[in-house]
Amino acid sequence: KGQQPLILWFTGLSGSGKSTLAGLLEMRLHEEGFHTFLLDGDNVRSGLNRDLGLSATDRNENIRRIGEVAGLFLDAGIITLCAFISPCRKERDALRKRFGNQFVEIHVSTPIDLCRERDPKGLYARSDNGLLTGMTGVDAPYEAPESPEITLEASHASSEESARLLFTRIAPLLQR
Ligand code: GGZ
Repeated sequence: KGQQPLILWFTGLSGSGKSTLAGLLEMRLHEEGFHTFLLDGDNVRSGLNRDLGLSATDRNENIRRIGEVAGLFLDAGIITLCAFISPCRKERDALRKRFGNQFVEIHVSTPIDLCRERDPKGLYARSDNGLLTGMTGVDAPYEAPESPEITLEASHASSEESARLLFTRIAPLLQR
């Protein structure tokens, strides 16, 4: 099936639902016969980027390398879903500049209060207790996209509903 290779770039706070949504969208793309790959913290920070921490410099290097990998997948004709906080607007805009309309920025704009309520890894709690510094959105910056291709206000819908909505937005971009 002729598919348009794309980089679907999810950005948002920790706990916003990036990985969940990217995972659900990937399943749907698979069902529709598309060839995809999902890059997220779990498969990138444990290997390729295990030398990197969460300083501003390391986060930028994290995003730079992921961009390089996504670029290779693009050459292979694959739809790559990338789910990283990617807090720095400049780094994301550099990817858009490089990959043009093959780069689709998806802002998962879940408000921090909801991310905090979910707190799946207890990071916000640790940050509040002074056990973790440099938490994105608390004492480290998150620069929301100014004109993302797609914004998902996921907080009012289930992940499944949001993923379905997302698919309908992505679908027109998929055919060559
Ligand atoms: C933000 C942190 C922090 C701090 C650990 N700030 O939501 P998670 O848990 O599962 O994913 C986050 C991950 C950082 O991954 P990214 O590669 O997406 O970040 S970036 O794009 O900024 O490079 C979070 C966890 O690590 N984590 N400490 N201080 N998130």
